Amino acid sequence: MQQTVSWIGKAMARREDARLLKGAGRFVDDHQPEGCLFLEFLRSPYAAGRITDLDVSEAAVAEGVIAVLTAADFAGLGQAAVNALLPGAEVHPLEPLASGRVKAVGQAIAAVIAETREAARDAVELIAFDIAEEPLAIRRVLRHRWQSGVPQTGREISVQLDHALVAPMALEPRATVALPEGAGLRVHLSTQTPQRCRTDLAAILGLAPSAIRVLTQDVGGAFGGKASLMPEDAVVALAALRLGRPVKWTAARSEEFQAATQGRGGETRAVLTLDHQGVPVALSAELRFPLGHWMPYSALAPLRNAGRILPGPYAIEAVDIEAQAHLTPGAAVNIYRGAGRPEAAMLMERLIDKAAQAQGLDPLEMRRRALYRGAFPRATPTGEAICSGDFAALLDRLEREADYAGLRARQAERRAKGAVCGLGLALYIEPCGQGWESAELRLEADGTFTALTGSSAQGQGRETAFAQIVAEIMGVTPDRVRVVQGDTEAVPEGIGALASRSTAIGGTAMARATRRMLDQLGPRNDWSGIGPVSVRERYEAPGEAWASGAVLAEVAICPDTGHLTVEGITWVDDAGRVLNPMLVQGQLIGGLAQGLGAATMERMAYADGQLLTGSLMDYAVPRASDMPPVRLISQPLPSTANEMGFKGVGEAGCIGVPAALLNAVQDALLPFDAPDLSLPLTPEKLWRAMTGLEP
Ligand code: SMO
Repeated sequence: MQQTVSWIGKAMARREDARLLKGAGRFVDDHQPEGCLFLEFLRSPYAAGRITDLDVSEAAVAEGVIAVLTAADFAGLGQAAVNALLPGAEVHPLEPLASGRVKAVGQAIAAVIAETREAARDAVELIAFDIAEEPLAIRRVLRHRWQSGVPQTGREISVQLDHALVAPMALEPRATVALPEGAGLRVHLSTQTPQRCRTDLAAILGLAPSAIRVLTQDVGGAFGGKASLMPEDAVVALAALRLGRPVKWTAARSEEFQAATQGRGGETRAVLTLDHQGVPVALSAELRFPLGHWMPYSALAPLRNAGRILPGPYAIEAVDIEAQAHLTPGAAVNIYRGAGRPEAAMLMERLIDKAAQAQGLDPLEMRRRALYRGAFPRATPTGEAICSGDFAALLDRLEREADYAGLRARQAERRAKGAVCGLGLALYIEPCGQGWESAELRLEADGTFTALTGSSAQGQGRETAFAQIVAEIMGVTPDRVRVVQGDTEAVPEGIGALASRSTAIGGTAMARATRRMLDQLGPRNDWSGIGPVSVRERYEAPGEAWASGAVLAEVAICPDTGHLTVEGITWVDDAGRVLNPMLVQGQLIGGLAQGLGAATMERMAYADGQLLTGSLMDYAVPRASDMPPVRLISQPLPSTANEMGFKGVGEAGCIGVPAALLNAVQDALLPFDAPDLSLPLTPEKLWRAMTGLEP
């Protein structure tokens, strides 16, 4: 009979790591097909202008050059899709190469394909072009309003908060290798969405989706930055198709700064109305998000997420939230770890802190009064349904585990001695993806299982986690399960890995396929010799799984230099039923590092459309030494949105942590009567706040 060992919930070591730690991972740039050509881009040095001359004749005859592509080569071809997530959105899909006008610095204008990378780079310098500069323009493409409940009058608390643009900064830059195969193409991509990329490439090139095989093996980080087909991918694919030879492009880090997608950048304002007992009852807000100069598939997701989750875990019933998205003269802005949730959490958590301050209440007590404590699913005033959660319990646990009262007492003592120190609280909710995902389970003749999933992998430990699901249900050890993902030939249908959806939706799909096979074959000890059996599942999630959590940040600011020290993070997280606690911890800590970066140092800066932060000399990312002491406390409550009870966890660190950090910094600066600060909280900004200078 079945073993009773439980694999779900076990902190199994990642089976990926032996390969990755030994340098045996296989990334796109590791592919070096026989006869491969190299592609390099000419990129615009101007943020806006009309291309009045483009002469590639000298480049085309340079030594080693095989071809030069321009926008003319894409004339009559098709377009990539943009997900018009909100009604009335005007969409502006990718242009593989600038046609007629340039709209941002770094936009690709032409591509040189040569026998070597060096020859391609040299020939890019031989392209002659003239651009008549034009004024920078901003264009609104979407206005959306969430409005419900009866507007209230009462004491009003307002906050204004701007987010810097940030770089997703995967360790592995983007890369594309395309090889002619039959009448179509094989394309190696470093992507989160292999099937989406296949569909978009097919549309652009005028091929049937089945003529393109997208392969994604190891991906060195993505964070939303690899969730859409990129212009460069289309150019490489067209080059391979036209030339009948393999073509490769690997982004230099500087190209990633110029032309990869960015995140955040929103300008947000909100007003919270308190009733006569000081409890928040109504919320109005304005969210203005930049899109850059074109729209990747999920470009509107951050704005939609920010609006729909803005009331957070609070019992607010009246909302009036206006959201606007604008095309701006810079790199495309897309989803980035959190994708609108960080902006929402931070705005709301600042409002709650300021509401506390206005009433002379402790921020924790203020939250206690304002939290939603009713039944679940919770119908929110923005039209969402939160599956499960116990926000008050998260806050109680955080208060206890962090010894909140003790910390406040110590803060008062330190302040009395001249220290600038603060405590910041934040609660957050994390909706974890909508829609469907595919799974297929195959029983092989030797009694092992092959689990094929549309949830692709970028370092999350998918091969380990999904093997645990199958092992648990079939009563085998996980080493009997091989997980396959990231190949559109093996897995033709799938969404990929984004929006913290993989375990909740893809994992449930896999569990369902596995259960159906078990029902079909009956439980047994030995699965060998049965003959190949395959079960496919396309699981459509009935609603979203909503993770939540509560974070406390302790900070100190050097009064002389503004240097910020994060002295500790205590974090109670409800990630639903935990599949593998070690993987969850890795996700939470990784998200925390990126949240810390966005809160304290990261900023993509443009001046008059020119990129000022074009390298890691100018763009700060957190190092290991910047990581604070962290205490993670797991307080899981299973989701009711899927029968496995799973919720998501990938983005939580970017949602709750920055909000808690900002509150802690503003708390530290209370004696200085500092204004609302915006991100990132650089030493200069904090020093100015302490010296009473303009921020
Ligand atoms: S920002 Mo995520 O990859 O949805």
